[in-house]
Amino acid sequence: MKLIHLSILLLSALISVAPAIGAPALIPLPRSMTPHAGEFHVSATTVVAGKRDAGPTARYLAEVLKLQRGAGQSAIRLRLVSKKAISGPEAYHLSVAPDGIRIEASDPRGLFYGAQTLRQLIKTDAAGTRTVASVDIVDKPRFRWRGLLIDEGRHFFGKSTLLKIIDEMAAYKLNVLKLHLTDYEGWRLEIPAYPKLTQVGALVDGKPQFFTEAEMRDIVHYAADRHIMVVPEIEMPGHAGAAARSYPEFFNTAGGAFNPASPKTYDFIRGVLTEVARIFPAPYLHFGGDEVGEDTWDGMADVDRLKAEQRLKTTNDVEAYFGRKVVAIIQGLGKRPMAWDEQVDAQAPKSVVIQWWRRDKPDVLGAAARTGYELVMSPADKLYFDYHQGEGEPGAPWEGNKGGPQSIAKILAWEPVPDDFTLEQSGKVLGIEAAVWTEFIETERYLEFMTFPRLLALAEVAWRPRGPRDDKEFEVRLQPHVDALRAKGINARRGEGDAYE
Ligand code: TNX
Repeated sequence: MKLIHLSILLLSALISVAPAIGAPALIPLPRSMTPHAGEFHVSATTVVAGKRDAGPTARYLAEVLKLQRGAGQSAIRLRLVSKKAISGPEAYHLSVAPDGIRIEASDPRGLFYGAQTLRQLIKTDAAGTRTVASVDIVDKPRFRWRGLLIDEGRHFFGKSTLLKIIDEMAAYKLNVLKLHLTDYEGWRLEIPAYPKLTQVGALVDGKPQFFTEAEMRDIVHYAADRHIMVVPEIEMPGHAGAAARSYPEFFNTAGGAFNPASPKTYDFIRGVLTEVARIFPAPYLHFGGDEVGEDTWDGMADVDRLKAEQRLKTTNDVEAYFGRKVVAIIQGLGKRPMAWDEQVDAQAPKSVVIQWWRRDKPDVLGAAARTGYELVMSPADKLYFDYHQGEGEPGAPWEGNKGGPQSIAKILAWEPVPDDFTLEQSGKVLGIEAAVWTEFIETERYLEFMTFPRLLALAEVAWRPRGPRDDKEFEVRLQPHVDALRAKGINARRGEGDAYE
């Protein structure tokens, strides 16, 4: 028995990045994990201790584990240490021993991620007894942008759905929630200065569906408590049909894209974005900028005049003109503009963070890298969670989905930073973001089915160092998480061929 134990220890020490035999099913897998003999018992007298800046995380952990805070014999101790001891704002050390548990980090974010790892390490038996096997973990993320986009524009899900998703994002160490708040189908954020945006633009079967300003502040606050930044996306010049129905005076005759030639358009945009910037403390503001058709502004006398005046030849030039104006507005509000990769074609200023999605345009990605944009990677054939997850399973019927199902194996096999990026270009990749587009997702249960458990594979790729990643090994680790999500009432896909009832 002793011998077996020793050899397991040796083996796990040797291959500390690979999960040890009998190791807990952690997702994402930490950088290094060294198991020891013995275990910690979580008892009724176990307390969570953490002073000053460690206080909020201690409070959070005590709440989720249903433990008291304070000092005691049996304790989970959270402590902030110097940057010299632990470098990186999201890094942490977690040590579990029979006589106590310690989480250390140099920033509250690190403590929070240590707490999340601890939650996953706790084993509860049939009698409700909780134990944690002794282990030392040293961990930190690969990317600083670990994001998920939820499209509230096409179908509206509202606050309670988002709070549930935020809890799970936090559990798996994701830290950016992008909200696609406006599109053709609906405008989902109350803007008091322009009430028709929601009175008209948010109507679904005659009833308005949108976030009030107070609700959105609650969501932002709830997310911030979990170290998640909420980044708003307000689409322009296209994907703006709901705004066009509300205020047609700022749009082209076709009603889909802003009129780039009128100064009033920019006053309107400035008015809207000023309110958006007040509600969301995040330093980024996404203005969309994608999928403007060649004929968008055809036949508009205003635009023809603008073209002559400004010497703009093509639709792309007009888009670039519009983009520069909007970028200046966003920067004037003290925010970093962010946009889809069409803005690379439109030669957006270098200060714009580019979100790459057109996987069939690696040349655009290359051009973006050479220009020196900061990048967030969201290739549509890996990270668009509206596509089906396995053969014959439900999903959006987009024709562009030539790459087959967007399975967990495919997500894990993906390397976010292209091989031909220089070191400097690699450093500009902030991270990755999956997108749950909802043209075909109408219910919360279906939204959950499409999001879980792919979100866990996203977290694995976002957190762990560069691959390779073994999808068979991941599937084994994944199973207890799927069970736990389902036990909580989240409609996670069970596995290959799940038809979703
Ligand atoms: C492309 S991503 C879009 C979205 C759609 C999505 C569907 C992007 C910039 N545009 O508007 O919802 O595909 O998969």
